[in-house]
Amino acid sequence: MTATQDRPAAEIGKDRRRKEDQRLITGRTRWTDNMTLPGMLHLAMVRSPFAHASITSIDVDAAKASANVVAVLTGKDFGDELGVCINAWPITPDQKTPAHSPMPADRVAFAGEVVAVVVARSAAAARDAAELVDVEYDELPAVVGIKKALEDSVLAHPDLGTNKSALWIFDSSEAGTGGDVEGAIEEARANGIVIEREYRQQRLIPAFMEPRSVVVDPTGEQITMWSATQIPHILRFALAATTGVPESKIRVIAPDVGGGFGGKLQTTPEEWIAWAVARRLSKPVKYTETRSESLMAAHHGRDQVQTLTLAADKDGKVTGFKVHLDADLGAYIAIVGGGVPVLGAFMFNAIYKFPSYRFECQTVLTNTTFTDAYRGAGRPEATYAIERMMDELAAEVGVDPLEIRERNWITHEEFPFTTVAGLEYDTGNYEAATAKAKESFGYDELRREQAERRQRGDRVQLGIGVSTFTEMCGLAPSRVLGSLDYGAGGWEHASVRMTPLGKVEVVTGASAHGQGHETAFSQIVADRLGVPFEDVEVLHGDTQVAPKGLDTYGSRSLVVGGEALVRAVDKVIDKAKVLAAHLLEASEDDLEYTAGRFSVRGTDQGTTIQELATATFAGHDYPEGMELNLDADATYDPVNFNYPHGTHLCAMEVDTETGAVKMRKYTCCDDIGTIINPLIVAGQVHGGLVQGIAQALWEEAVYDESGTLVSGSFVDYLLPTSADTISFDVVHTDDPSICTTNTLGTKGVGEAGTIASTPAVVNAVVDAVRHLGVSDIQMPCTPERVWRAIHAGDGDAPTPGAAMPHFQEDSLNQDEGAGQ
Ligand code: MCN
Repeated sequence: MTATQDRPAAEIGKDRRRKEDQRLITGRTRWTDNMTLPGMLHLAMVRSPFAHASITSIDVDAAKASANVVAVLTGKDFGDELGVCINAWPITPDQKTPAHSPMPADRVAFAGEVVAVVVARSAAAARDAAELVDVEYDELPAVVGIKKALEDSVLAHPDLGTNKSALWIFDSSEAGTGGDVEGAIEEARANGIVIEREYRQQRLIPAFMEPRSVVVDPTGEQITMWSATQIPHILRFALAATTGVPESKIRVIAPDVGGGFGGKLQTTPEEWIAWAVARRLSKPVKYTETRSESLMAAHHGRDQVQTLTLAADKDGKVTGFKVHLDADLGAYIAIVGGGVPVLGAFMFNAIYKFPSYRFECQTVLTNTTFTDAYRGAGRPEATYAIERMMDELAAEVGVDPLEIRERNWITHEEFPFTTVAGLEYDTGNYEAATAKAKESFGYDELRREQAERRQRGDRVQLGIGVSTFTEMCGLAPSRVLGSLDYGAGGWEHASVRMTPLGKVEVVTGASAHGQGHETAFSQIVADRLGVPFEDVEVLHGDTQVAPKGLDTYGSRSLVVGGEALVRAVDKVIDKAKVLAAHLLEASEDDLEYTAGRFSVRGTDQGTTIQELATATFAGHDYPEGMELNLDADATYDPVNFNYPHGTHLCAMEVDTETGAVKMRKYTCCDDIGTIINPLIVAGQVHGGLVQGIAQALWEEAVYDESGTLVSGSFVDYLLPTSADTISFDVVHTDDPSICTTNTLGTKGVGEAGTIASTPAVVNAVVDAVRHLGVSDIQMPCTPERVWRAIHAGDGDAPTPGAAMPHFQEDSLNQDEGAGQ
């Protein structure tokens, strides 16, 4: 049934510059904050300065009397009208889920929570008046940090009676995917090696370029919401489900969106408040957050303590891996917040053949901003843990870190391979990726230089870090998501429509916010349909234009949304074939389709698909029963996740006197199957790498004991710029392992760099100073932490937290990791 094309791929693999960049970088687009509607009012939020407090009174009189103020509204004013913020992924049936009002009336649970909204004729007037809202609070004890939360002595939500939200467990011996991990550990204690570590995944802030912004227009037949969101379809669903307004009456538009990194995979209190105010006043309203509000109140990422036990035999062959995670969800359980660590559960065994595995995750509630997906979502944390542990094992056995990995990884002949976590990896070639990365990096040479520096006792030492990662992406088979109690599916929808003049309109439910879908998806359609790239227009991000879809996250757009496109294109070709046979007076069996043209085999007779599109418009001559269009829809639900992988190698120089670190070289060889657009892929990898490296070296959201975000601006939260990084060496395997579960053979790439890079960098820093007795440095590896680690054993170093002459006090966070 499917039309076949035997011509060589013309567009796939081409370095096309992104067509969307024309408008994005020349100011010819409309961001949500640029929206202006007649009579539009502006909102400013009044936010709690306390992490935990009862609201005793709110005096809005002075604010109301301010010039140009139209209304000041509190949670009490709205009551149930505000709806609730949803948690779509309760990970266990008994999960403790605090009620999450967008604007609580009586008690706040984190600093930055909204307690009132000012509505004014200008944004400036709204902000000025917000300063005049006088809120009286009765401060309550706040719980900050995972370890404090676990004690349950101070409760984030007293009505829940505990801070422990849910305990989620996977055990290979119960799942039938492997043996008993406790037995493996016991055996290794007697006859092998047991490595125990505690790693801390510090809290991070997604820090997208465009702050969150929302406009709501309630004045038409429909209520229209423009939002700088990653998830217009999920947002529309959530609005309909929580407010009772039918979906047909809600239009959500995500216009061009300036980045998200998972941070805009959220249905936010601010969106709910804007919606409620617009409806209450029957006026269009706009709210755009300031950068400080964004850092404080947009969801954060990571924040886990990982307690790990690895068992191996004396040769370094792993026999069991036990993981206990404690994950800080913050004050509320955000849309998929609880599920993020559960995603990681399937990745701790990474590329390895572990015979036994146990994963436990305890989620906790604290009086801090809620956490949720941040680029990689669960998988960077898992990759960090196992790739750090493999380096520890290599050190213990006394072999090169690459050697220990080779002793444990799945070889390319062994695919498809069912892992101890129960996933079926379809293809992969870890040997090839590692060989190519090694060669491009100059591994042996750098190892030689490292040895020389050690021997000379240089002040600046060299370290080499390895990270051989894989990830499960392309979220995901709906049935699997259902089995994990996730509230939605993982399918994607596409429409392909040929216009009367033979151009192609492509509608996708994947909502790009920087990934370049318009370009890459045009390449897929142009290639498959055989029409010029310039003739393809990709439409997305508006539920009126693209009514069906599940949006962009989890590196799913290409492998799920792209595959839906391929299927829709194939249906269009099949439809066109019927018309071509009729017009050419030939049998369908005698037609061949090449480069957008049907031709009758053995003759020079033929017609292009673009001519056929015009013929359907005219409708003068067509076969009986044919529907007069060349349009088709397809919904695709993948049968498996998608497993990109790669080998990342990093060389770091460490100044042993100051603790300063400097990246010398970074090579990554990712295997992502067929590459649609190498230029886009390079951009995705570069951006991803910088985010992962930033976790290793710079970024950390720090709270003090009272629950105040101390790193509340970019002065304190060290977001890197291009000046902080080096030119990366990005290569791909020559013969990529083609994904077997989509027609294109592609694998996702949007998160690969972030997932792989963090352990590569930390492994390199530790490797540089391992001979000085260091086996761990807590992230971010600031000069202070590196210095302390180097000097911990020599009597020079003050204990963490004590004042030092040339360093500031150590981080204020409550959960300092294990250190060395
Ligand atoms: N691509 C390709 N060939 C491949 C794989 C991907 O040409 N083999 C192209 C795709 O066609 C797409 C891009 O690379 O244009 C990324 O594709 P994919 O891996 O499918 O990821 P998604 O499009 O689903 O994007 C989501 C992913 C995630 S989860 C985060 S977080 C992230 C990221 O992408 N946030 C980003 N990249 C980002 N890039 C920008 N600029 N801004 C963000 O917020």
